[in-house]
Amino acid sequence: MVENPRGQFVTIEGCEGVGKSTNIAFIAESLKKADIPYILTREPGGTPLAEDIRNLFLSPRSERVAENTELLLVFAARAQHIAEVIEPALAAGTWVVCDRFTDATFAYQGGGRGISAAKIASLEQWVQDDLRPDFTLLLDAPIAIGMDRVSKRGELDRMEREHQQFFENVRNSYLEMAAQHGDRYRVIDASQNLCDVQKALSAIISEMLSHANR
Ligand code: Z5A
Repeated sequence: MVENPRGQFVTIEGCEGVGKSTNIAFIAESLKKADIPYILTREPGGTPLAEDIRNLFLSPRSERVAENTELLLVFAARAQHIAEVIEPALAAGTWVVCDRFTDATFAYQGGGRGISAAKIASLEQWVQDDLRPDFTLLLDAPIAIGMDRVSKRGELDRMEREHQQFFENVRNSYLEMAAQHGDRYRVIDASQNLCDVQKALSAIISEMLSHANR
């Protein structure tokens, strides 16, 4: 019996309001048209337990959340997500399109909170073994643009209450990772109108499809 090739692991990253949810729907449509089996999922979250951890993680609270607590919460959710959803899907030949993954930890807990990259990398290795994204699509836009796009939403969650400099540090951290891991990163200018963003995305999706067919 011929085994399915392993699915591709595609992660979507970027700061708040850059259009991750909007464009994940576009990626899903393109994969469907190409007859590729896929699932959409997100972090923190993606399983009932991991979604409970997400709620703990994002709920505003009066108690200060220690940096290491925040870090361990995202990795606890990730461990569950990998074991129950991501690994079984990839092994079955299904593509996994994930709204944020460990690069968000390097950007937010690393760039934003100041936790060392070495500490995050040691948890990454421990929780993920060899699992790394095949492609990471970074939607990048100035912080003010993303903030403006989501400004009409209701109450802010715990992370959205952070200050401007925190988000600038997160963005810089993403751009540094993109420069460092050019093999898997593709950066899209998310400040363009949606039509141009999706034109750029289409070219990247074609590249991912031809890579998977090799
Ligand atoms: N977090 C962390 O700290 N560490 C970790 O390891 C992980 C996560 C995994 C999860 O939030 C939070 O957890 C996040 C990081 C942290 N905290 N923050 N802040 P999330 O990922 O669930 O939510 P988010 O980042 O806040 O995403 P979002 O606000 O939902 O934004 P989005 O999905 O990128 O954008 P959107 O909803 O697709 O678009 C926003 C609006 O803009 C919408 O009205 C669109 O119609 C519009 N839009 C989109 N694109 C365009 C263009 N090109 N032009 C004009 N308008 C547009």
